[in-house]
Amino acid sequence: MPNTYTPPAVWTWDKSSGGKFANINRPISGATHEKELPVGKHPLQLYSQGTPNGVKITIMLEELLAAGHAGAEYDAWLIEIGKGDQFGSGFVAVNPNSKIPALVDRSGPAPLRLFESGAILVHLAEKFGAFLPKTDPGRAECLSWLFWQVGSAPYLGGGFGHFYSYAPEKWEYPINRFAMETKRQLDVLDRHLAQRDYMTGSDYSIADMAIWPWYGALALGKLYGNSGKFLAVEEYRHLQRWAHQIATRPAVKRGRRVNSTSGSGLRERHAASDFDGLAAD
Ligand SMILES: N[C@@H](CCC(=O)N[C@@H](CS)C(=O)NCC(=O)O)C(=O)O
Repeated sequence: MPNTYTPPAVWTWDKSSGGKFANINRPISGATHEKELPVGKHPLQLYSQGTPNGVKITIMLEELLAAGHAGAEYDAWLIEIGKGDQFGSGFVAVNPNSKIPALVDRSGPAPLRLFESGAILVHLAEKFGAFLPKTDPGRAECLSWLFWQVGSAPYLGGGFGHFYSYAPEKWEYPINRFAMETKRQLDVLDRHLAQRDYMTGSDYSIADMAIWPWYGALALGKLYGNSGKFLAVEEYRHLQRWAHQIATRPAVKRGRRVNSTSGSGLRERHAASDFDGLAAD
């Protein structure tokens, strides 16, 4: 492969580097503009978009409501990351890392901010006593797989997905590197799911809710164009069984639509009735 780039002694920001999202990527953090966040009537205020990381939380909230936890009613506000909403002053005050999802729990004496999808899932699971085993070894297993997801998905999204789908040109080296790692991760899941129904055993948990929007969606051919064929995802039979099983859950179907900017999505969600009359998925 010809080497066309020699790194300079000191990196400088090339604003015209190209690729999808080049317009929102910056080497500095902090707010770019003043903008307060809206606050609705429920104790839980979610600021998010219906990406795989955002959907983890809306699936959890819809599952909690479906399980009868009325206190999980929530307002979901759309943060359009392609338009730079994550750099508004109100959002940065909730998440200094400027990434969705972010949650404000206003049920206590003072508003509690939470960012990072894993932390939000654990907070909700502990608050409602649901979808996280209370004792070991189930709890240890669930948290291990939850952290596995948060640590592994950047290789899938930021690595494979970026170079296969978003980068301005197709480069063999990074696509090979991240396709290999993504297939290794798919094999980890496939072998694990060969022995059990869900990630932590016989019970569905926040580990499944975190992993499904990334690896379940990839297995079902819903991520990055033709990547399902490229990665031969149909070969991971146990992962396929699990991905299809979770996709049929009504709460998962609802959660996937919240804060989605697609035609069949709900840009904002403030009540269960907001789903009524939506176009078919
Ligand atoms: N580790 C974070 C990742 C969150 C993340 O990467 N969010 C993306 C959307 S899926 C985002 O907000 N990107 C906007 C940006 O990078 O400016 C989590 O699990 O919550």
